[in-house]
Amino acid sequence: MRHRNRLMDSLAGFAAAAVALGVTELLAALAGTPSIVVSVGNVIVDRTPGPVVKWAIGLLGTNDKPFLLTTVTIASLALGFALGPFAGRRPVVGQVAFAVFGFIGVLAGATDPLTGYGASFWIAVPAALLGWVVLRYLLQLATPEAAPSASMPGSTPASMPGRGVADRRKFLAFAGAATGGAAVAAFSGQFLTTRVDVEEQRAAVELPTIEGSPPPQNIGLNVDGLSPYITPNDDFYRIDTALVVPRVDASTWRLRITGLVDEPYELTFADLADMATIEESVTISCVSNEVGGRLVGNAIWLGVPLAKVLERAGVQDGATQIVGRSVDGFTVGFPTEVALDGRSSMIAIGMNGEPLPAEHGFPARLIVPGLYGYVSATKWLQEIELTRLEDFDAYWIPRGWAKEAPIKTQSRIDVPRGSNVTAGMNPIAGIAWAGIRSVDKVEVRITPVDQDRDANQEWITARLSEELTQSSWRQWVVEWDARPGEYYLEVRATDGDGVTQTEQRSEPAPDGATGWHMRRVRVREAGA
Ligand SMILES: Nc1nc2c(c(=O)[nH]1)N[C@H]1C(S)=C(S)[C@@H](COP(=O)(O)O)O[C@H]1N2
Ligand SMILES: [Mo]
Repeated sequence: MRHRNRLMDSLAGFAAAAVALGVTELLAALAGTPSIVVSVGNVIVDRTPGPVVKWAIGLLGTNDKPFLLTTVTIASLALGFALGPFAGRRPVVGQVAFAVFGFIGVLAGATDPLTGYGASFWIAVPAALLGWVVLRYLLQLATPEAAPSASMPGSTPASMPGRGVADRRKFLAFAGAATGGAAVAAFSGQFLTTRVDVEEQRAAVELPTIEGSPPPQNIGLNVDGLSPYITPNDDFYRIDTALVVPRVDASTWRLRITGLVDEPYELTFADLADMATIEESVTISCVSNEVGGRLVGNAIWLGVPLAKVLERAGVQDGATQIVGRSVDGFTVGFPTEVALDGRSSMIAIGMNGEPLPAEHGFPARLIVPGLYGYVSATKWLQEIELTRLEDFDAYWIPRGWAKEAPIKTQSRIDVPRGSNVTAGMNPIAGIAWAGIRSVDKVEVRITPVDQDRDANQEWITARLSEELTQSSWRQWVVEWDARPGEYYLEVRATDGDGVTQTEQRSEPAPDGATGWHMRRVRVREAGA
C-alpha cells in the first residue's frame, strides 16, 4: 500500500473543521442564539486560573469577544489540520474527533442561557455531522490507491488514465469550496443579525417630552479643543463585546423582569415610552479608561426610573443583586440598593434627545449613575433579573474585574491639544468627573521640567462649568500666561465629599485607574 499524502490529509482535516465551525455560526445566527464558538471561549475563560485572566485583561481590556472567536477558531482549525493524517490512517479518529466536537459544542452552547440545550444540540450536532461527512469524502479523494505516486510523474497505470490527477484536482477543488463555503456561512451568520432596519425604526420613534429637561446644546464652557459639556452621540465612546451591533426589532422586543420578584412581567417599547419620566445628564465611563483616556462621555439620558419598574414587580427580600442581560448574552450585575437609593438609575430609551443609537443600545439600555459601564450599563437590554450577589457573577467578573465598581474621581487635560504652545495667554482646560459625588474643585499645577514637582505646592484653582447633576462631569479652565520653556501640567479634582483624587498611579484593572493626568508642553517664543 502506498503512503498517504500527509499534507492532503491535513488539508482534509482543516477543511472539515472549517465546515463544522462555519455551520455552527450560521445555524446559531438562524436560531438567533449566541455563537457557540464564543460560548466555548467563555467556558475556557470561566475555567482559566485568575493570574492568566489578569494578564489577559491587560491586553484586552473590556473587549474580548473577537479574541475568543479567533482563538477558538484557530485552535479548532489547527486541531483539524493536525488530526487529518491520523484520521486518514484510522477513520475512527475522525469519528471520535467530530463526536467530541459536537459534544463540546452542545455542552458549551448550553452554558449560555440564551442558547440552552435544545438549540445547542440542533446547532452543534448537525455541524459536527457535516464536518465528519466532509472529512470522510476528502480523505477518500486523497486515498492513494486512486492516485499515482507524486514522485513518479507519468507512471499512471494504463488501466486508469489520468484518474489520480483528476482526483487530486477534485480534492483541491472540494477542499477549497468547503473552506470557502464555511467562511461564507460564518459571515452570512454575522450579517443575518443585521436584517432589522434600526435607522427606520429610530426615525419612527416619538420620544416623550419631559418637563424641565435640560437642552442638549449650549451648556458649559466654550474653549477651543475642550470636550463639549454634552458629548454628541456620534462622538460618544463605544465599548462592547459585540462583533456586530445587535439590530433589535423594537416592535417585537420585550423587556422581562424576572427572578426574585413577586410578579414577573414584560414591558414593550411603547410601555417604556409611556413610563419615561426622567431626562438627566449622566456621565458614564469605562473601567478600562486610562488616566487621561477618552472612554468617558456625558449625555442626557431619557428613561424610566429603575425603581419604578422594580416596584411594580415587587422585589423580594434577599434579592441583593440586579442582573441586566442583553440580547447578545452580555450581562452586568450591581447591588439592588443602587436602584433604590435616590440616584437616577434608569432604563434609558433616549440619548441627547434621540432614540438610542444602535451602537449605544437601541431600543433600551441601563444607565446607573456612579458605576462603571461593565457592571451597570447593559445595552440592547432584554432582561432584568433579581438575584443574590453570591448567586451570579456577570460577564466581566470571572475575567478578573471587580464585582463592585463605583466610578473613581478623575480629571483630564484636553487643552492645550498638542505639546507645543506659543508664549502668552493660553487656556489649560479639560473635564473632571466623580461618579455621583459631583466635582467641587479642580486644580492645576504647572512645573518647569527642570524643577521638582513635589516641591511645587502651587495649585491653581480652575474655573468650573456649571454642573447639571451630581452625576455629570464638569469642564474646567485655567488661564495661563505661558513663558517660554518646558513644563509639566498636572490636574487633580476634589469631589463633593471633599476628597481629592489620589496621586497614586494604578492600572485600570481590576476596578478603575487612578492617578493625576500629566502632560508635558513646550512653550515657544511668540513669532519664533
Ligand atoms: N450588551 C452590552 N452592553 C454593554 C457592554 C457590552 O459589551 N455588551 N459593555 C459595557 C461597557 S464595558 C461599557 S463601558 C458601556 C459603554 O457604553 P457605550 O458603548 O454606550 O459608551 O456599555 C456597557 N454595556
Ligand atoms: Mo467598559
